[in-house]
Amino acid sequence: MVTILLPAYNEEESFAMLMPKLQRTMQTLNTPFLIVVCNDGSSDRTKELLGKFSKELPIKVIHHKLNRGLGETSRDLFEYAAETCDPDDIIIRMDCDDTHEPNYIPEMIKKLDKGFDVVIASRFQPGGGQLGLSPYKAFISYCANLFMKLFFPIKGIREYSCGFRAYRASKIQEAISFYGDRFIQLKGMGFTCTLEKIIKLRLLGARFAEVPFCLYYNQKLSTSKMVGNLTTFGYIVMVIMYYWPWGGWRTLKK
Ligand SMILES: Nc1nc2c(ncn2[C@@H]2O[C@H](COP(=O)(O)OP(=O)(O)OP(=O)(O)O)[C@@H](O)[C@H]2O)c(=O)[nH]1
Ligand SMILES: [Mg+2]
Repeated sequence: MVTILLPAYNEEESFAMLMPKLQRTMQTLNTPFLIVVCNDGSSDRTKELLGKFSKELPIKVIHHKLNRGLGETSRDLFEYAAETCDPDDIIIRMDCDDTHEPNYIPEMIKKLDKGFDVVIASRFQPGGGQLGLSPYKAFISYCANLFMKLFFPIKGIREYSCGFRAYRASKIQEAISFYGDRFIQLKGMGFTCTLEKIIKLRLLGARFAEVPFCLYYNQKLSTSKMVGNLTTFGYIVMVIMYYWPWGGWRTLKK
């Protein structure tokens, strides 16, 4: 069983593009699947569109009346998956702004089946890349990844900030039962949660791998929701929380 987690905030245009592609990819896999969308207080037609797609696809929707941000949304999505999945199941988390192409999913699952716990779709592996990103955005993203690699090195990992990943459900279940409410602790700090998850999983001894991936930023129809300043502040907070000499995250190892 494959559970696909989609955080969504005002993605009406992108949903119409993404869903048919996701459906095609999942049909080729010949595996039962469930799409779990957290509609995080969208003020556009995201809710109506989800209602429409629910008639054609196995979709579970979690609604937030108010916009709570990506951290809270990820917490809800991963908690739902941990509760409903079997340990051998696969959890895929991807953006739904149509920049993450579903056709990478089969390769990510294949790699996961080789014994890894987390497989990351990586722009920085040979064969990967990004289309349509402004030089400024590409530079910021490169620097952010360099920063993360410096402070939180994980063997074999070059892509820290892209949320397109496959996880073995058992590892997420283990993380939630070990960290509890603190698996995603920095919930109010922009997109920091994407990095926090892999740090916490690494501390639990998760095995990581990457597959080359192209970010199709040229397909992005919705506006960016990335809250740059808050996320940068979150990364700094994370360094402090990780290296703090008395009870920092790195001492949390099982
Ligand atoms: N639930 C929820 N999802 C969000 C929020 N902000 C963004 N998202 C979703 O999280 C995913 C990532 O957001 P994006 O705006 O694509 O951010 P990004 O990919 O880091 O950067 P850009 O593509 O440059 O915007 C998308 O699927 C968004 O719909 C939010 O406040 N709540
Ligand atoms: Mg995006």
